Amino acid sequence: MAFNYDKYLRVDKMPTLWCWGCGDGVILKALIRAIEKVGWDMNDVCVVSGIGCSGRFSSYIDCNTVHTTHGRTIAYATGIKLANPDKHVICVTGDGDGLAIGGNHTIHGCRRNIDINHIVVNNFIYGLTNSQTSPTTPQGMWTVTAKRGNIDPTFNACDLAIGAGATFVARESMLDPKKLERVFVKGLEHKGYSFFDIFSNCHVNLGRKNKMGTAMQNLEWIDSITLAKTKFDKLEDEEKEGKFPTGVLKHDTEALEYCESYEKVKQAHQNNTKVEL
Ligand SMILES: Cc1ncc(C[n+]2csc(CCOP(=O)(O)OP(=O)(O)O)c2C)c(N)n1
Repeated sequence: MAFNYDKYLRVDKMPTLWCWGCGDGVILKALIRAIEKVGWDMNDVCVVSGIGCSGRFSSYIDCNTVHTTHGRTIAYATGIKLANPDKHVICVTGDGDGLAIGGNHTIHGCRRNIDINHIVVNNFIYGLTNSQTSPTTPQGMWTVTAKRGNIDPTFNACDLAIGAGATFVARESMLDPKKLERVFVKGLEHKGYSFFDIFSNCHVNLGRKNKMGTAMQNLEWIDSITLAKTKFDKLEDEEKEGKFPTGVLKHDTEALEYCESYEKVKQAHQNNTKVEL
């Protein structure tokens, strides 16, 4: 039987504002299927998003939602999770939202290992505001703020999250919706900071001026820069240049989760003792 997406969507908001062929819808649908797989009641789920095309996730999914300010999703989500540790919090940011203006929040969310699921919809550009350079824009590409080609080295978001202490880190692209669903299931089930770097296409604002102006051309480019971690690990160092491993890159189930540590702070206050971690 066909999957009933309408059960999880604000159908009155359809059709979406996303451009024709945008990958964000594929990611939203995979997330919805993953939520159904893990069996969460939508009344217990809160989706927090920032501003950007990716920010529309909180408009379309039908659960508790907060459409917050650009770059501040993790701060909002941290408060929501600490006040409701038994609820499920999913943050959706763009690469600009979560890695540029909100980069600091992302680092400290990872460091604290708070049980938040952070999906970076990584389309390598500021999509909503029409093509400004983002931290993941590849070097050499045209953007409105780098009309002669971007000179900034490209951020590897997963390396950043691993370095900062996130306990579940994965990368996939919207090219394989089934894989995407599976990785979401694993991350949602993980207790701790789950960081997902999900490649999406923006053939309109990234592709048009970079010789991949159709969705298919943009997808072919994403395909050319991604490969499974098992294959990536076998490459020589110079072959790894410009390529991104996909799959689960880190999964640590031992580290203490932040709401649990915070509970100990509350107990220490009540007992007038020092916190024991
Ligand atoms: C504090 C603040 N600065 C800047 C903006 C303008 N702005 C809105 S969305 C955006 C960038 C969107 O890019 P990204 O986060 O990568 O998301 P995408 O649209 O590509 O999904 C910017 C700069 C804003 N709304 N608020």
